[in-house]
Amino acid sequence: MHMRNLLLIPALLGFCAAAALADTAPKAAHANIMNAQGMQIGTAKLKAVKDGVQISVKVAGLSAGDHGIHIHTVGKCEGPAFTTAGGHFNPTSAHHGMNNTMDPHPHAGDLPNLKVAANGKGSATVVAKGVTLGDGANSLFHDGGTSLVIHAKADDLMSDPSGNSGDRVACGVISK
Ligand SMILES: [Cu+2]
Repeated sequence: MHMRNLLLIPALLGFCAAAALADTAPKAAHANIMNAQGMQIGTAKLKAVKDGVQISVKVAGLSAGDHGIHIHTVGKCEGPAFTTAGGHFNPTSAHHGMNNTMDPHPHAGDLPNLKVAANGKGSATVVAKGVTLGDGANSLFHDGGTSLVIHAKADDLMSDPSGNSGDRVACGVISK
């Protein structure tokens, strides 16, 4: 082997180590969604996608109609009121709702309403843009974690701070 090639080996090893480090961010996450009585009523599956995190939610046992659903800023779901989950995840100090007339908006944790059918079941797959499973201020695994919260009423998608979506009826800690 030529000297030149021998010198290349440590450089290649260094490159591989750096790639391995950059790859430690979780690619997927999940949340077990509990109601106010502490019963599990659904699940959420999260995965890293190009422009954010894709969230697939599946729930049962809710009232029919549209329900506000958001990523909240603390990964703590203590029923029955789930106030421990804090406000909406909002690392950019934005206004609430995709239809808010004030900039910047929306919250990183804002999501479209979840439609629940007459049989109490609802499911949706949405992409939360501007959040990540990796590092940084917009990480769903920032200090203290985050949670997924479902509200009693529809989110009007414009009123600060939470779209008049009413009580919190279900909550799941976003977990690795
Ligand atoms: Cu909420």
